[in-house]
Amino acid sequence: MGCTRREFIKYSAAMAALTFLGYGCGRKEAEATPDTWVKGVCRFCGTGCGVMVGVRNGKVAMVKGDPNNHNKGMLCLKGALLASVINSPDRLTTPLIRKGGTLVKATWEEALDLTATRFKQTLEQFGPKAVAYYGSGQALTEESYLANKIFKAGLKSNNVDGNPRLCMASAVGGYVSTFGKDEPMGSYEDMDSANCFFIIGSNTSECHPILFRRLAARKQSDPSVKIIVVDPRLTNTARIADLHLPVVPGTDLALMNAMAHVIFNEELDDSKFHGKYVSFKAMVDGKPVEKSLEDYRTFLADYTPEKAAAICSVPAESIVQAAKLFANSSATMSLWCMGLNQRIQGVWANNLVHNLHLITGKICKPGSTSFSLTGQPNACGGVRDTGSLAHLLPGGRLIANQEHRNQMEEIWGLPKDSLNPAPGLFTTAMFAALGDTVRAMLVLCTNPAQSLPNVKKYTANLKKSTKFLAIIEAFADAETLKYADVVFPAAFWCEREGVYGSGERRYCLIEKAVASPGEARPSVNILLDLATRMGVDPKLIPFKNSADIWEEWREISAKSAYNFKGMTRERLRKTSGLLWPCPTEDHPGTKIRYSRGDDPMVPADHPDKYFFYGNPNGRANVWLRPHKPAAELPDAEYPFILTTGRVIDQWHTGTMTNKVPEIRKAFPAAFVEVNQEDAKRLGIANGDNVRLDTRRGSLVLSARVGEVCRPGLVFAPFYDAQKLVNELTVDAVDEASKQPEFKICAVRVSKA
Ligand SMILES: Nc1nc2c(c(=O)[nH]1)N[C@H]1C(S)=C(S)[C@@H](COP(=O)(O)OP(=O)(O)OC[C@H]3O[C@@H](n4cnc5c(=O)[nH]c(N)nc54)[C@H](O)[C@@H]3O)O[C@H]1N2
Ligand SMILES: Nc1nc2c(c(=O)[nH]1)N[C@H]1C(S)=C(S)[C@@H](COP(=O)(O)OP(=O)(O)OC[C@H]3O[C@@H](n4cnc5c(=O)[nH]c(N)nc54)[C@H](O)[C@@H]3O)O[C@H]1N2
Ligand code: SF4
Ligand SMILES: [Mo]
Repeated sequence: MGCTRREFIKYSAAMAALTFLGYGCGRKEAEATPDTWVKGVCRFCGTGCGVMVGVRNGKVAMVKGDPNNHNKGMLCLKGALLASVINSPDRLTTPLIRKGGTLVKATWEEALDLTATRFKQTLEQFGPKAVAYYGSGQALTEESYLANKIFKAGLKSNNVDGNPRLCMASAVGGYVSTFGKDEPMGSYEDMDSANCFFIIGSNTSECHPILFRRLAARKQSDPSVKIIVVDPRLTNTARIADLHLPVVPGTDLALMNAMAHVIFNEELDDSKFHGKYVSFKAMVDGKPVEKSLEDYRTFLADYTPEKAAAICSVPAESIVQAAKLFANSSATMSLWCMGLNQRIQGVWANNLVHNLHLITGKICKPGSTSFSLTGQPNACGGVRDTGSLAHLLPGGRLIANQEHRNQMEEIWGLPKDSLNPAPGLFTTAMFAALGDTVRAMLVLCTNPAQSLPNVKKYTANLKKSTKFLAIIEAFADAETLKYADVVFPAAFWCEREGVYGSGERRYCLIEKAVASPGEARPSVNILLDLATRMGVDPKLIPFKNSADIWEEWREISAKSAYNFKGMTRERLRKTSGLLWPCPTEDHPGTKIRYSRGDDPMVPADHPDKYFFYGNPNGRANVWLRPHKPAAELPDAEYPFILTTGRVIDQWHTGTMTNKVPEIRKAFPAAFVEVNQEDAKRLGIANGDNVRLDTRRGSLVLSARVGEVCRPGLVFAPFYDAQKLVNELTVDAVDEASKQPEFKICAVRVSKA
């Protein structure tokens, strides 16, 4: 182990101390003993912990973990303290309309009419390309499905995108280009049998605390379990690693190609597996071309450990060791998140993780899996599966594919060839066009004025008088309110019913536990009212509530490989979630996809054990992907790398977690982590004000000096609306996924 047993317990328990069995969150429990408990899912991360919501006198009194869900009753602090968030006095309780520059209270009639009128006028004057929907991996599945259908089928606009573009788009691109279908093949249960964890670009301990606890428990129970962490920062995740590779940001492709190189050289590959189940591919002149194993080995010859070591700035021996640990273990599970996805080589980096599993045959077996960690609680179920992105249609279909469009036209009862064939605008393109070719936008459950990259560029457009912006929001202090023309107050979390689909393909029902404050309403009803007023064909939206929408969506799913027809509302009410595929009402759900006997989509009489049915030849693709540098590299003027991300207790733009006094106290203002050697050289002491300058903006943050960042790197979180870190970041995007490179830009660091 890289740390002592005592340290291991300290670092893994640092998280465990924040987890609760039951509801011991130190509040006045006797006073708050609930009358009833209602089942749901935590509002925050993609771990998707099951919760029990304790209700007393019609209010959420406390929250505890659901013992029947995968989290076995445990929650981290964010989940456990959700009562403070939902009961916050900062909730929006009436619609607001901007009049003379300020948002003033309005009636629902006024707000709905104004918004519908502006959308209708825009459609008449400029056509469907001028309207847009910007959604969220935190909206309910029913909300995302409905908004997607209203815009794509009703208004014929494919300008439907959302914050998963900032988050999971590269993971989607990776799964689809390798396996032909999105979403991981494994489940969280794989953690209990993995013997090696390859964690790359994920600060699991802070961002998926309950999963981190599960893997730490696995290691504690069996010291032969190895953990490799690839992260330029010595995070709490890295502290329990046996092997930490603090690579220079943006160099993971060189590292993983070198690992593959070592695996072949040491004959640690599984030729029986890759000989049967893998195709080798490369892009040549923009087209995928079939390659041979020999071609792949020739390609890898360029990535010796020594050469990769020079690029990544880690010892060559560490790369060799990582490859051997990966390939020699009886079961290897890879976990990654934004450290790979938020990069201009995001899709390629995802491909290379899959490659390592495919060449070693460590895939689709218990504990052996290539498992992308999902950020938001419903990015998978709500946005990826429903196809609520600008290039997608439901169930893994593509807008650009005529057959797929025709399938959806038939399913939705539309005339053949009536769906708009042109993919819509992806997130940054959509905001870049705002006020110009995009004139009316609806935003649901996301706070782009704080979370977009290079944000000043986009807020300039948000300010334009040629745009109309309506937002559906729960909190009065979200940054995007500053730019909204109309604000609709949304029912939050368990104030309405609906489904969340977490990172392991688990669909869970959040049941309604309490009423919403004031006049706040479920977003589904707001969307339905708006659609009706915009003149959307009533036959397309025959829904009264979210359960009706679920019924339609469940039926549709049977016509795709994302089949969850067996998940009736009734079944979801009774269970703590089910994993798709789940085609029939007696199907128990699927823990391992693509494996005969496990995945119902693989015919029982299929001749081979594994069948990658997403690809026409039934094989998974191993891609030849070269290392390429980040979009903006440090230079003499901006000599440091700035990376951005998260801290354990704050959620994204802070609108929710800042409502919790305990959290506000622990993480008051954004800060910047500086390496101790760099700090010494620059005369910066802990707590000093540090000035960060990039080509896009400047910010002064208080310094946290230490060993977390590798030399030459600084880190800042983006939760603080008073310190908009995104004014500094670049908005270069991955060519394929269009996901921005939040993780890397060049910065000058000086004492303020
Ligand atoms: N507490 C908390 N938890 C959350 C969230 C939250 O806001 N707060 N948000 C949720 C969401 S939506 C998401 S997307 C996830 C994000 O979860 P993570 O991706 O785990 O979190 P980040 O802090 O964005 O970045 C992860 C790590 O990537 C590393 N990194 C940066 N550049 C590179 C690189 O080039 N290579 C490698 N290998 N690593 C690199 C950073 O040092 C950082 O430790 O968290 C989810 N969970
Ligand atoms: N610098 C930097 N920027 C990043 C990232 C990074 O790593 N670095 N990560 C990116 C990633 S991965 C993500 S996912 C995004 C997240 O970025 P955002 O989605 O913009 O961040 P959130 O704070 O989660 O925004 C959710 C909004 O919805 C509101 N809300 C909460 N519940 C409800 C509800 O039930 N209904 C409605 N209608 N509204 C509700 C909240 O008050 C909040 O304003 O940030 C991206 N931006
Ligand atoms: S790990 Fe994620 S889902 Fe679980 S309680 Fe914490 S924030 Fe919620
Ligand atoms: Mo995310």
